[in-house]
Amino acid sequence: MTMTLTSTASAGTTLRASAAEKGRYFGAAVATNKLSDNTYVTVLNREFNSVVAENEMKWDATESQQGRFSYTGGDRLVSHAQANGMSVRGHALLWHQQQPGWAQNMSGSALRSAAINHVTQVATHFRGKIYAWDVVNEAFADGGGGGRRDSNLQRTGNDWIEAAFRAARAADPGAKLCYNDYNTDGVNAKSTGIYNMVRDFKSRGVPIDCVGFQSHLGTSLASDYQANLQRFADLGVDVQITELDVMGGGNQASIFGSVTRACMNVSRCTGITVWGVRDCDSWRGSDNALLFDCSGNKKAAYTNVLNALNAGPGITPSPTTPGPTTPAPTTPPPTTPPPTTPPPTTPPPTTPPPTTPPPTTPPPGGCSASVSLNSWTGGFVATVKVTAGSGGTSGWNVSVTLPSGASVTNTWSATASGATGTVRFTNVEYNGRLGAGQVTEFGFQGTGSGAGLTPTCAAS
Ligand code: 9MR
Repeated sequence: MTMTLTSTASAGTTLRASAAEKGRYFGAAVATNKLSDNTYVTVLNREFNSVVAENEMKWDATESQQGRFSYTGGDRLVSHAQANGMSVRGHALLWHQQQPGWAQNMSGSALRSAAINHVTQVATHFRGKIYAWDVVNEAFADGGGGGRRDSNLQRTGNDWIEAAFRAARAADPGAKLCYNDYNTDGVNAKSTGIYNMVRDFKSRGVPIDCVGFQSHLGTSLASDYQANLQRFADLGVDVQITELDVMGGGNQASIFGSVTRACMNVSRCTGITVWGVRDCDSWRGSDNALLFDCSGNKKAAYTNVLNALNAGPGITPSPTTPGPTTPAPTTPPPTTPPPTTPPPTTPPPTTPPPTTPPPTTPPPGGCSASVSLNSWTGGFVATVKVTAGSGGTSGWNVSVTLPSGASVTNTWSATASGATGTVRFTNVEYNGRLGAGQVTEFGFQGTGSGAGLTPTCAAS
């Protein structure tokens, strides 16, 4: 466990600034057809530093015909995020709902192959652009049994979930890989079934990094909500609140505040996503379940969330991935028609994560930076951790000199100047101001080799 609690003095005035000060993100589900609505975009860009596609990255949207992939909506959202200093959650690679008709009609090894091909293709397309993927969504049954939900995917064999996680890791070694579900908002039979799966995956080296708790909530919150998050964190995975919305009315503001406090109190709770921006954007119709009214005004629930973010302890997030080197997938080779773009033939990353512990005292003056690298033949994803020195920073830049032949193709949470040779990365608007010892992360993807990168950090 490399996460530590830190404390910071200043209070953010937007959800994104406040969350970022605490080493976390605050996100919203976005319907890309609303990106032309001025009120919507104004609130989105001001308050959120993470987005997830409400529907555009789902199976029916990305592969409506088998082997024909379309990424229009997802790409649009990623561009919006990159232009506005936001990270992106990917939702969802495999789910029993919103399958295209052709997949709904498949079964057995043909479906398994098609599903794994889908994971590989979509995660490859978005490689380097996704902070965390919901690799598998809602695979556990409701009710008392704590077992898997019946579905066409489940009937391909109980190992379909781990096969999906392995395929996702091979396709995008830099993304955190999450299991995501609802009705898991406390210690109950369903959350315990998932807990047992995660414990099993960790013990066998199946690459899982995080668990998403959707948190579509009613008029009360389980008293063990935080304890449930903590027991998952104690298994060695991050936890994230992924689809938060709460029934409008009397308890709404207080429940939003309690959920936020619970996340802040769990050092591995890395962020919160609300499932929409304004009440009228919500899938919950007239529940008025979100933080902004239909005109974009802040509700009481907003104030409670902001106050809870500002009052909570900060964290130093652990480096992105990877877990132990995992065995090769046991999935049979696909029998589906060849995809329109070839799946990657690259092996899983061979570079071990850095073993250097985080500094226990802030470095004097300035700032320092360290790199964690995921490499494959021909490319790499670098996650750079910036630690402020004793004076804090009002801005920073990190320079790295790439080996010859290497170049930067994509950057998140920083702005790159140059792509080859010595490349300088400068903070974006929301992560430049760091308190003494506080940490933030940015990342970049490159082609060629990223071996031996030695970052130097300068504070301003
Ligand atoms: O909000 C989404 C709505 O627009 C879609 O019609 C619906 C389709 O099933 O999915 C909604 O989002 C769901 C999410 O993908 C998974 N968890 C439950 C969410 C609310 O139904």
